[in-house]
Amino acid sequence: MAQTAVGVIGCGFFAQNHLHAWTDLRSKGVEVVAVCDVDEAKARATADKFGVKHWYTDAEAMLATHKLDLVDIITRVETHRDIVGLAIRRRIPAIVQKPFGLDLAACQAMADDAQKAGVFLAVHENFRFQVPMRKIQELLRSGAIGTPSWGRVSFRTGYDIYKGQPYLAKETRFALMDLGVHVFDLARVLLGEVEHISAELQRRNPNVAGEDTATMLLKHRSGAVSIVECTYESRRVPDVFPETLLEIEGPKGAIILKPGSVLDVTIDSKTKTYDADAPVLPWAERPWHIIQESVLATCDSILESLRAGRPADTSAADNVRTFTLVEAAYEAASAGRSVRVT
Ligand code: NAD
Ligand code: 89V
Repeated sequence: MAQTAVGVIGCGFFAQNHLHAWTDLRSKGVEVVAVCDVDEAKARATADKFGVKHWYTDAEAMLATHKLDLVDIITRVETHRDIVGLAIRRRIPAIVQKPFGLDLAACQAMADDAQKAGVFLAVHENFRFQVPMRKIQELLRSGAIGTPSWGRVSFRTGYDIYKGQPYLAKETRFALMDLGVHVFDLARVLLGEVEHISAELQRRNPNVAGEDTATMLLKHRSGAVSIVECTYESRRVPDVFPETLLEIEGPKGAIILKPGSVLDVTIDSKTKTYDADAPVLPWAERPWHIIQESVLATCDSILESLRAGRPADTSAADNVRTFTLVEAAYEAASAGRSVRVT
């Protein structure tokens, strides 16, 4: 019998990566016992592809029928509040994809409900689990460059994201919700919590409904300053999708993550270069392999936290802090001034 029986809700584009990850984690006692999608064809096809015995079109029916240890929710943001609510009411530990909620109030409500009910709730925020990001966090924890005082976190691409995720073109709150959550999460993890923020948003592609470019300036509580930026409308070559580039400076040195996941680490004027590219897992394909490997690492880390009885690194409460930056950036951009982050 499986040590951790998982139910998956949402069998669309990105869920396929989660199902591969849970399949890899069979070696750690995980079994996906049921999948669910409101679209019967997707539920059936996903169950067939991954050898899952049961499929559903109604999440409540799945949760009522199976004794699940964990439910993984990989639906779009507008459904998160209701589906997370179903899991909390049944006291089933849950993971929900980013962006956590439609707005900060929804994120906070889900985090509060989970806390009151004593239910484990994690957000699948995977960028901090990418290979180079894991290495950089280790370097910073070891004090390699001292306490960081300046940084840049940059996700710039012109990749046709709308092909796989056509719904993004219709989002009126777009780049900050889709990419901002990732780059803000990295800024928090690498440089600490944020004191205030200013932001400029642009809609450079006339065929999308929301902003496709966001440029932010952050002052961190430590005194560090960072530039955090994301766009789906860059025409640069090489286009490094889906890599995030980074620069972090501290009193003893600097860490620079360059295209191709090449990591330059300078300590006391001596530079070492590391290949921080992710392995291409048997089920992965370039250029998505970086993200796909991080899905496995994220699922693994959340599973370990659940089993150890501690909150996930990307717990609901932690992700509320990341989402606070998204709301603060929208407010700063619309007010045309810097906003204090509370
Ligand atoms: P998608 O539209 O392809 O898939 C969502 C699926 O959920 C659909 O098949 C839909 O029928 C199903 N669904 C909707 N409501 C449901 C319900 N009540 N019960 C069961 N199934 C339901 O979307 P996607 O591109 O797979 O995105 C899903 C989520 O993953 C989004 O939140 C997106 O932001 C996130 N995502 C994350 C990353 C990342 O790197 N972390 C990358 C891509 C997408
Ligand atoms: O939803 C997302 O996180 C995607 C990305 C390609 C950045 O993973 O859009």
